[in-house]
Amino acid sequence: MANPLFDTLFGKHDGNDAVFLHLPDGRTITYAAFLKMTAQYAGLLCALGLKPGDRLAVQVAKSPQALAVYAACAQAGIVFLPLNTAYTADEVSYFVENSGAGVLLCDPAKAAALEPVAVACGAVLETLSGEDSGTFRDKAAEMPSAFHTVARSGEDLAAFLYTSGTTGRSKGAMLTQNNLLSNAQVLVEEWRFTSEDVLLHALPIFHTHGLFVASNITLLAGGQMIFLPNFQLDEVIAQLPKATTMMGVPTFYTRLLGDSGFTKDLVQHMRLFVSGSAPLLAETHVQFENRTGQRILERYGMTETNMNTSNPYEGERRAGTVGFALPGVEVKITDSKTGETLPQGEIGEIEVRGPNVFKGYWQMPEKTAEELREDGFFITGDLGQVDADGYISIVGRNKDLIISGGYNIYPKEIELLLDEAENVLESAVIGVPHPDFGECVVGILVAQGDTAPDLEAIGASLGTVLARFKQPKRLIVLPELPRNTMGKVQKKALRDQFADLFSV
Ligand code: MLC
Ligand code: AMP
Repeated sequence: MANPLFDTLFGKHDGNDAVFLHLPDGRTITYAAFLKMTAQYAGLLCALGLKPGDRLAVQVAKSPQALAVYAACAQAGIVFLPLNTAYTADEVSYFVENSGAGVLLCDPAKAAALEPVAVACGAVLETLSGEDSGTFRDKAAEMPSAFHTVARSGEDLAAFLYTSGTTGRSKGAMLTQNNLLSNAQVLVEEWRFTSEDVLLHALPIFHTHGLFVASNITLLAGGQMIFLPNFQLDEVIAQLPKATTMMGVPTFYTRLLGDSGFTKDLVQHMRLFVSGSAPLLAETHVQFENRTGQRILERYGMTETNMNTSNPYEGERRAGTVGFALPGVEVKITDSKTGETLPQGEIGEIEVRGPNVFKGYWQMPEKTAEELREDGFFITGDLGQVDADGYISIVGRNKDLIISGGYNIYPKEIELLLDEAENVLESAVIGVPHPDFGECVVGILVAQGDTAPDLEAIGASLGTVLARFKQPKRLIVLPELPRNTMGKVQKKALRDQFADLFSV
């Protein structure tokens, strides 16, 4: 096959007049129209000087156009690098610089803030909005509506997705065409996706869940998506009657359960609800079943690996577990210190191997070697356990990571900023339980000398450099941080102390 990712997901729909996307205003986009837009975008990416293997950094609002940029990268053999729309210019600057992206595509509203970033990194700046305007859109309209797909192999890189690191520096996870394709193929089978499916899509498309899991599966099956710009509770409830399946982070499900309009009748026709990216409380699973009569299917994945495990489509979907290893994926539970496989039932590090596992971190061979073993097993940093029936549960994390509403936040990145703040001696950033986001960020500060830190000023200054979702929902000053005999900060003690901060 000339270009496995493009041909399998997109190219095969050429000339297909069936609907691919439904928009909230009632408009629809057919596969054929989507592919025409894709071809024009692919032509433009080449005209802008991007060659196969080059990176395109993209920070644009979710829209059919934004999805077509992903498809265009696949068609032209360019590495797609999507960025969270909440990132500040400071944050974007790191990704463009680190990846060496040749073009930065952003919303017109952000062009002024990102122009200096593009100039400093030697990248071309183009704009594209969800309302189908911008320099990129205008130039693409002049391009031919057919594009000769660039030949690529399954081992060629398709995307870079950045994940934060324990040192505070984000790492670009390099994903190949095969990583993405193999996972989509397995999931279509496992979750029984067909061209009859209409997926309610309210996730962002700059992360694995909304981009690869939801969109790739729909494309592979030839189904349709109700493509919402984000998760708005009323809109989701209004659209559910038209859908057959939905994917979400646990916050989607707790918000739905908090609304009396979310009833059994509303979702009787639904075939499947999938949850992932963060732990779904067993309590939410049970409440959902009590309300709707349906059991959410929970699965477990990561940026570096796509999906690893899933509860069964047929058979028991067990609350509080993430099911079994997917076909072709090996999962083992190991001793964090020795790497030896532990006996069934013991808690240890989850390691995974398979065609889904990434190729390493961009230009970070040491980081790659720390996490990706020579034999192909990836050390996830999650702690798991397998029960007597083989169901895997995630019982904790061996990495200092907060997952808030499905977004990952690495405390170190925020601590480095807090430590620099005026009248702050040191800081510790922790995740505490939150009724809406599952977990949320809290910053603990110790004052330098006798002057209390100005919490409002610190919050405001974080706001200029950090995406909103990373900013602590609360800053608290303590006389000192709890430490063990080795001098290491005891975050668990802090988490226990503030466990009820947001309880309702
Ligand atoms: C928004 N805010 C958040 C937040 N999202 N704060 C913490 N955590 C979050 N996740 C901020 C807003 O900026 C706002 O700030 C305030 O919190 C309340 O916002 P909101 O309007 O209630 O939030 P909303 O816009 O509705 O977004 C919440 C959400 C969204 C849950 C719908 O975060 C979301 O779509 N999450 C999905 C993330 C995802 O796709 N993860 C997949 C990663 S892939 P203020 O103070 O200005 O009001 C992966 C692999 C795998 O992990 O296995 O799938
Ligand atoms: P990311 O780096 O954004 O891809 O996030 C991956 C992390 O999300 C994993 O390492 C897990 O810690 C977490 N995660 C994903 N799915 C689940 C799940 N179903 N239950 C618990 N944690 C999950």
